[in-house]
Amino acid sequence: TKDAFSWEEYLKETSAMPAPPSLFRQATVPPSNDFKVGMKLEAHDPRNSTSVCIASVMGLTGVRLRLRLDGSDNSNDFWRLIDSSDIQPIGTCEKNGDMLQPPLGFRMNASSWPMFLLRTLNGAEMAPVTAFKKEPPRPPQNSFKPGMKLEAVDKKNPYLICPATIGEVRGDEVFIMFDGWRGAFDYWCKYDSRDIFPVGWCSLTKHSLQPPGNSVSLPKSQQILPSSPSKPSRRSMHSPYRLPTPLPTLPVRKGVRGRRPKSET
Ligand code: MLZ
Repeated sequence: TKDAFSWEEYLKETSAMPAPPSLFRQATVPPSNDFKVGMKLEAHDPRNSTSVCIASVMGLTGVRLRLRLDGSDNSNDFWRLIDSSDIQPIGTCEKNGDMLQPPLGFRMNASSWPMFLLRTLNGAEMAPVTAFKKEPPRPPQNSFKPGMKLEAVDKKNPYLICPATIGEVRGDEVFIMFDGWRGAFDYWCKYDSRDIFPVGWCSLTKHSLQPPGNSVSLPKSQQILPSSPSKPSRRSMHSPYRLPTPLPTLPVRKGVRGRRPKSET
């Protein structure tokens, strides 16, 4: 469709370079996703990473799994790559001499956990060992450079992967800036984070890619304060990729931040 996001066009528009795939801790050839909805596995509790819990596959998006910890509520789903070291086949924990833990916020009395676990695993469809893929090695060093484009998980909306730019590099960390969102979703992460991907990853793995927002980022000194600073404007939060009307002319810093509105090119 005419509105579909195209990296090729976008890179031209922003005269930016994609970060080379070798800089990421991601498989060069994405593995196949052999999981199925309903399968159970072991997962580290995202809210309490030292404990290993039972999780169920709630959905599949590309090579990511939408997971829910058994005994937890439905508002704490999380997403993991099928080659993540945070997930493992059922039985791994016991083999290592550890015990499966109730999730943080277990919805029943703690004393009912052993019976709950027994019932949960009884007759469950366990994800086969072959569905778990080895985590790729971490690149030897942080070679990201400011201005490089990539695809990154929006941590505030972790089902989304969005176009982003490296804003800063400091030691083994990188600052991820989401294109067109005025910094509201930006974060620092390690260069070997499993939440960042090379340009083209989503299309390769058949994951949806959110188009850039349409808010233009300005240098701090030139920023116009929104009328209600605590609430981002509706436009900045719900943005179709193409605006129906042209944006007001703003001094856009070409290259690193944001995108130039089509109408001005
Ligand atoms: N609910 C929001 C999602 C914004 C996602 C931004 N990602 C960088 C929206 O209004 O679309």
